[in-house]
Amino acid sequence: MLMGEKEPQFYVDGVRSGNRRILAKTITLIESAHPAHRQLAHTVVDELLPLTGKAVRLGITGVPGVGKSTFIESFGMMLVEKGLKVAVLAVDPSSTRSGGSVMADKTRMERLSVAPQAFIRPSPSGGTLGGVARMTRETLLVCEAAGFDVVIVETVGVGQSETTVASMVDFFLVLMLAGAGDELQGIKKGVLELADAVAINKADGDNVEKAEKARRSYAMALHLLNPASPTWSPPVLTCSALTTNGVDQLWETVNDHRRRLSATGELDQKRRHQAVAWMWSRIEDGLKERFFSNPAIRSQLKGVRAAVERGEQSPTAGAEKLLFLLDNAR
Ligand SMILES: Nc1nc2c(ncn2[C@@H]2O[C@H](COP(=O)(O)OP(=O)(O)OP(=O)(O)O)[C@@H](O)[C@H]2O)c(=O)[nH]1
Ligand SMILES: [Mg+2]
Repeated sequence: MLMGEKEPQFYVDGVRSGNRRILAKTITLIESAHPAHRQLAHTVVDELLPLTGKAVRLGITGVPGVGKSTFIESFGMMLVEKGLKVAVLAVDPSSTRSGGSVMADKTRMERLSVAPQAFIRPSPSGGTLGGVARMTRETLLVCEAAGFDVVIVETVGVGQSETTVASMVDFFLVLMLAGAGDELQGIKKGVLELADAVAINKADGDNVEKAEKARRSYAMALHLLNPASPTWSPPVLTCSALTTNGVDQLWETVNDHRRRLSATGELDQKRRHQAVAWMWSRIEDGLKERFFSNPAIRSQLKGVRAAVERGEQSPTAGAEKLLFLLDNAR
């Protein structure tokens, strides 16, 4: 790849002018593990930063099969038809997603994936959630700088990925399915606390009544939680990604949320907090990276670990010994 040979200005100008090919190259640069590429990517993202902040940042989660891809197709096409530019990103650190699933996603997003106003980028593959999150956050900013009006970040409900996505968006939508009466079972703890809205999907055909019943149970459950914002109580709606029924209402909900939280200054505050939290999480990741790649630590880690395991050294003393090596790293 010739990327490293290009100047930052090549990427900055290309992204700024909305050039798709250069946007894709910039994201590839962000996803590169090569130190020189990472340095270049930092420069590019920093230079693009003044152009960011205008997009609606929307997170979507839900268990596999809930209809996320189908929903994003319907929702995204609705936005495109309103004249908006839409970028779709994904956070999937499990990397269990084979090429086949990405293909399946493309067929689920048949119209959106070929719409000139839309840009779909699959999850960066491999790596830790922290690494995938860093890449997605930077990609989100770059898409904003490229002029996208709405950036959708999708994640499948596994591990900590919902919390991660919620920490990078303005509005977090949780898609649910109507169950067989006991809707509230099997919900991952905490996911409702992250929601700015819950939508019961597949409210079509025979399922309409069941969906409405589920909607009421979830509304009751949400009512018992303390809302994260004094100006917003997360609503529970029903929709059908397939028939697009209720999908426009969700867009109205997102806009309503935006209007209210902008008026009180909460939206700005949320983004400022997210930026600082992101810096802290990068510091934590960076420290860990430095720790585990330090040659002196690498040579002693096994021995110290064994000594602690055998009870010959206290855990505290073992940790201090290794951390001391980091202090003296040159
Ligand atoms: N009846 C009905 N079926 C739907 C609806 N939305 C999605 N489906 C179907 O549900 C299945 C799963 O939909 P996907 O959009 O692939 O679900 P997903 O959440 O993206 O799934 P993963 O990518 O595996 O996490 C597909 O067969 C869809 O056609 C809906 O609103 N109504
Ligand atoms: Mg999908």
